[in-house]
Amino acid sequence: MFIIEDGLRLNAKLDVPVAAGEKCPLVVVIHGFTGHMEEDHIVAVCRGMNAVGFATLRADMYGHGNSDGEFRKHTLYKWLTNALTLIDYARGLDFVTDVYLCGHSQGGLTAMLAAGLKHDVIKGLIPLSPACMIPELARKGELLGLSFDPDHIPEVLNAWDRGLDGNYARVAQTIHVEEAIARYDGPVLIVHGDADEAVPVHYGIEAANAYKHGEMVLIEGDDHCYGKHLDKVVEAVKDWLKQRK
Ligand code: FER
Repeated sequence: MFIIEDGLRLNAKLDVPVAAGEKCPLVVVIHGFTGHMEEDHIVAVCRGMNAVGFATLRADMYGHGNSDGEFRKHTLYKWLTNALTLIDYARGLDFVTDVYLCGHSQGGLTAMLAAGLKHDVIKGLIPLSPACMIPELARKGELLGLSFDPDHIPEVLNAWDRGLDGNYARVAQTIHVEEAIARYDGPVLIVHGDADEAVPVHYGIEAANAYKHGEMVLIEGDDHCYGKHLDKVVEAVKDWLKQRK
């Protein structure tokens, strides 16, 4: 199905583990940079959530998967308004009790930012290997393994075989993750592989410590997309959600 945000279509999938007429909580799930909602780790996490009685709403974000928008024109602001649209869509479903938010990597960062904005409606937050260093790297001019002058950002950042508009970096420079963290005092579970090559694990650990009610599950030896122990990631998420029901 498509959820429309100001005329742009977000390709989305809703999975509901209860019978018609019954109610349940729902988790909005957001993929990472260059990712999409059918990635193995996104689907596995959603299935695990469904197995413990939580509905899931996963979506392709602006410029990714089968949603509208161009990859090169995506920014964290666009993803953030996408997240707000998905949260509001979920809140409008009559079977939904509480809304939770989960995201992987850049989607984890987006979830953290959205939870700061909607702290009064997000019941719990699950950043998976959150790329919370993107704003700081953008301010240093070190995104995507590239080096650039942060005060003279190039028109196009060419990396990972794809061009990304320099506006991505300009937007990222304005974002202050610590403010979003301070504004959210609900329960937070961060799951992170300790051999993550894309987002070093210390970023996840620091974020978990910075939250008022943050918990951390380390996945030993695992990489950014949990190529080794995806089952452990799913178990950690299920265990945490089961305690909230
Ligand atoms: C970067 C490192 C990681 C970056 C983005 C990521 C835009 C995001 C990874 C992901 O979402 O999986 O330098 O720059």
